[in-house]
Amino acid sequence: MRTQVGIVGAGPAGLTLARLLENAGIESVILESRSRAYCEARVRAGVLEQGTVDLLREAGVGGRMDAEGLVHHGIELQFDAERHRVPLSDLTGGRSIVIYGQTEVVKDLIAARLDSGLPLLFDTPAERVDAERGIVRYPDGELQCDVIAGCDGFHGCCRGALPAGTLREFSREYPYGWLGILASVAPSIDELVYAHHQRGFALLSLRSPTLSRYYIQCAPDEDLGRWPDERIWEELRTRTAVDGWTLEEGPILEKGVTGMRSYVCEPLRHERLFLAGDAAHIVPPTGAKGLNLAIHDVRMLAEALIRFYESGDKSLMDTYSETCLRRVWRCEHFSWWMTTMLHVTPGNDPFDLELQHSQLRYVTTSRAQAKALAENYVGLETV
Ligand code: RFL
Ligand code: PHB
Repeated sequence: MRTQVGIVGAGPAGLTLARLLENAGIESVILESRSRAYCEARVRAGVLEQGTVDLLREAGVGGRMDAEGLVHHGIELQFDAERHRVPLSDLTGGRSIVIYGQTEVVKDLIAARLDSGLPLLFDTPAERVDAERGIVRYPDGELQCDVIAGCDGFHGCCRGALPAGTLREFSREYPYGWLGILASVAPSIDELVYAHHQRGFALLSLRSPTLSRYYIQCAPDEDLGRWPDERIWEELRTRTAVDGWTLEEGPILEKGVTGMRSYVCEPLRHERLFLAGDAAHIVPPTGAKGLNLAIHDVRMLAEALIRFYESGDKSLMDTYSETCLRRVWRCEHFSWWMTTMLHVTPGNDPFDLELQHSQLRYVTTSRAQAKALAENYVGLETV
């Protein structure tokens, strides 16, 4: 098989790239190791930055997001059993976020791809990638491409095709994880609540007017068997308690534990291979940045490839890595900062707790500090 752009991975990065290329008349083939049902069921991100929303809309895949997504203009930071609103839109000249699940984004993109009748091969894992020759091997054959987009997530195979000698890796593991639930109950909050508590962080989020998405800080290797539903609700109630407010409970539809890490590899390109999204970088989820960064990478990659196919000009391909890494490192910093401000380090070091309180008081009383948080949270226009 031969194509212009071979895309490995049908997550948000690979599917969005394919759509942007299709709109510009550039051919692509997507290889995805899992089934369609699996890709459409993975519960993950929920917060779309303004720039992500604009891009999906311009790409012609924003119809359902516009109808069903929930526009939010603020978030709340909770500490010492009090909530403090960060008015995102007031602080950013009217920008906002949209609550619309990653599962829904992925479903919309898959539907659009299949409607266009373009190749999206499920249950087809890439096994080996040759970055110099532009070849992707999979069990039944090989795909010959001008360019390979490695959009195969953190555990994919593309990153391994970068030569070890030129690769630099940066990483940090955190001594905690998140236990997340999806519950069939109307959210008890109007805006997301990020709660600092001495028993650990908690996050109240949502997916729709009837679906709540809640998280509690836990050990990175937490055993879900030790968390019957009642214990989860009890812990959520304790960590998010404020006077005069009740957390409504409902049937838990899904439970999972996620470890947390920060990771960046540099450069994002070798010869014909370009990495995008989680294949190249990971952020802890506290800043809600992972999906948005993945979309930003492929926006840059699409622009570079469109320029190349229109005029033979490779300059944007040559600067792709550097351009993306500027935003990647800004988001790495913001995600690390949100994470370390809000999570309790095992052992409850009193020095750490005082620093966190001081920072939380500062962010919720200084307009300049709140503005910095808001700008990063809704997504910086330029980095
Ligand atoms: P994905 O989504 O991991 O997709 C990669 C795809 O590649 C496939 N694959 C292969 N295909 C072919 N051959 C191979 N050898 C392959 N190996 C793998 C995989 O099956 C998969 O389909 O990466 P992508 O596209 O870069 O997207 C990144 C996002 O998924 C990720 O950053 C976010 O989910 C992170 N994240 C959040 N991001 C946000 O922007 N806002 C949030 O609110 C947010 N919350 C979260 C999150 C991630 C979480 N978890 C579970 C890690 C909350 C959580 C709990
Ligand atoms: C989510 O709704 O899944 C979510 C929201 C905000 C985050 C992370 C995850 O920071």
